[in-house]
Amino acid sequence: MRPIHELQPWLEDEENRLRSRLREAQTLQEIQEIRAAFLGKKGVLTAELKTLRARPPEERKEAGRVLNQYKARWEQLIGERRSQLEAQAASSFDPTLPGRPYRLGHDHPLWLTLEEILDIFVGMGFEEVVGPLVEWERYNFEALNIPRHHPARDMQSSFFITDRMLLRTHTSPVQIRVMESRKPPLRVVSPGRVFRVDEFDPTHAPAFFQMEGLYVDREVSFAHLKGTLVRFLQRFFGENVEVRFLPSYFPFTEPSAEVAIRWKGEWLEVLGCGMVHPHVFEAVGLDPERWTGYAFGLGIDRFAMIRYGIPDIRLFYQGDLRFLRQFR
Ligand code: 2NM
Repeated sequence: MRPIHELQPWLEDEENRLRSRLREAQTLQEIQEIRAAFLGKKGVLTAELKTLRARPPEERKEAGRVLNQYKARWEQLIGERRSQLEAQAASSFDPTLPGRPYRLGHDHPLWLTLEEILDIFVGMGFEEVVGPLVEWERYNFEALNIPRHHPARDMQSSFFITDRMLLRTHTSPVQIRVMESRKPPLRVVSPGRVFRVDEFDPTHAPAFFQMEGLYVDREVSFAHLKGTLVRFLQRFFGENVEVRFLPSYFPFTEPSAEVAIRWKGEWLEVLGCGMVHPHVFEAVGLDPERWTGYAFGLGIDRFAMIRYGIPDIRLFYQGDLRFLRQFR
């Protein structure tokens, strides 16, 4: 036990130690630790208070008074430093500062174009269908009345995986699958990626996006086809767009036509279409005497290039954010 005359000097030393530790403390956690060391259950002052009962009765009152006086002062010193640190912490957060800017992603221009085209057809009662990118030769060519000698069947034009399997060259196989698995009437559009053996140049890419449409019902006529496509082109390019149909050839439609619009004084071909060929109906088990239909196909990339005035298809596939950020 400390002799009573040493109590006051010892408490002064301890208080100096406390003050210097408080000055150095930078966190509320440290304040907690300091309080525990001086005033906590195992603190230095608490230890001294516990010896009070062992003192002679004439010393007890004076020792208790002194110890409690220091105890109160230390509580106050610790409390003051804690308030100071709390005020500092509060002022280091300025809620009026602007936030740190971060970049949001956004849709790719091809995707924006695809969705816009899809919305128009869905609004006219077409249903979106998708299919595999790797197709059987039968779905990609055979069922579409594309004969063996056709240049598209050449190994040089299509990406063959085996002699019977290839990366689809159009989305028409999706429509073959629909005709095989459902009963007419059918009204579907099939957007998606297609592949052709082409070098990149301003108007070609080995992979690009297509959307094809198919309507199968009784007594479907070329007038239905014209009405639907003209309406679609008016919605996409503007109500006053001039549209023209020119005779053309596709193996899977007869008669066939290409469709052009007048855009900035020039006629641009934007669509292929026609009445579904009887051989196609036969290939999927539909009676061509009973069922009629029209089909069409368009390139999403080409629509996007015309709409946005983009001169080079490669810009879509280079991932250059300076280009891509212009579309949102
Ligand atoms: C086109 C042009 C004309 C077409 C035909 C078919 C199917 F499966 F019904 F036979 N699907 N898509 C078609 C017709 C596609 O793209 C320029």
